[in-house]
Amino acid sequence: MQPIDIADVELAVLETSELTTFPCSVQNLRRTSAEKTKTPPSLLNPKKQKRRKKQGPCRKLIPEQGLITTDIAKYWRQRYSLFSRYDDGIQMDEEGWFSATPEEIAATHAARASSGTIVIDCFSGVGGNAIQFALRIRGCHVVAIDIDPQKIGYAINNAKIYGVEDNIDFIVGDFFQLAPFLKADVVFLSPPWGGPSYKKIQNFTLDLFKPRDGYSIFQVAQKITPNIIMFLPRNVDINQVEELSWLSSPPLNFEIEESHVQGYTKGITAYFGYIVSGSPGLSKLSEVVTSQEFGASPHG
Ligand code: MGP
Ligand code: SAH
Repeated sequence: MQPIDIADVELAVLETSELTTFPCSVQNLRRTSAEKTKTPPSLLNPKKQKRRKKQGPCRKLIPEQGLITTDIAKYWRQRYSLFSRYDDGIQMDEEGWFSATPEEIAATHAARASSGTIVIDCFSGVGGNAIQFALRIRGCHVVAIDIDPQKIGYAINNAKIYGVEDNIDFIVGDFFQLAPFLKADVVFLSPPWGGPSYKKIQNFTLDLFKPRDGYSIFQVAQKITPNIIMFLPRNVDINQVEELSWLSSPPLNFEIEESHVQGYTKGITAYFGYIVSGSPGLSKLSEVVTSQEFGASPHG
């Protein structure tokens, strides 16, 4: 009988695995790397070495999530700060892991909305922010948009876990294409920052946001409402962020805060418009429409 090469077993597991959720039955699989078995690289045949190279980053087995890269394992260790109800079946993909807004921070963002308002989460991901708006603000209706259908699938699953799926409209689509048709009281923006390597940049300028630069994202959002919340990297160029408020005439009210989890800065949040502390307050879209019908000023 031919002895089984443990490296082949490992490759078979890696190649048939996706980064999506795995059934719990894989829980007891043990991974052993060729390095651990101390096979000298010269003894691995070239074909095998080539296949090994293609594997990319090292992966770790997480019971309920399957194989995730070791970079992502860092976020998995923070899973309860991302979703306190993680154990009830929260679903994520790789980008979801490193992008989800920690619950404590998302709750602070949500606190700026008022009851009965409409909030658009323009880059909703797996739902970190959309869920908190719907959960914390009575009568708040959320529109959650993401270009990736899998993310929206996970967001729906996650919203159900928090019992707020009926307060959120989920849309698979490109925010920039949808924007001209949207109306809301508050717009929330947490666009992609280019992945975890964002922190290697000393001064994260607004041109580095994806899929468009921060100025363009802001300008598109501003056509929907002046009340904008932006969740930004902690190394963002604060002067540039402040400049966004000057794109309006008169300039928008502006406030910036560090967003913490247990005292550790995770990001920077910028608030614009009537949701800034000390400003006259947010008028609901329904009130604006009504007052416009009677010829009154929308926010006056
Ligand atoms: P982080 O800096 O990668 O993690 O992300 P951490 O644990 O603070 O890293 P450390 O090396 O300082 O220990 C911090 C938070 O930023 C994440 O929890 C997300 O909420 C947010 N975040 C990170 N990225 C890469 C993105 C992104 O691309 N888009 C959005 N919207 N948020 C992100
Ligand atoms: N705040 C979210 C994380 C957002 S990450 C949370 O807490 O879960 C940024 C998201 O923007 C990603 O899920 C990505 O799929 C989405 N995205 C990228 N380009 C987009 C576009 N043009 N329109 C809508 N969503 C987009």
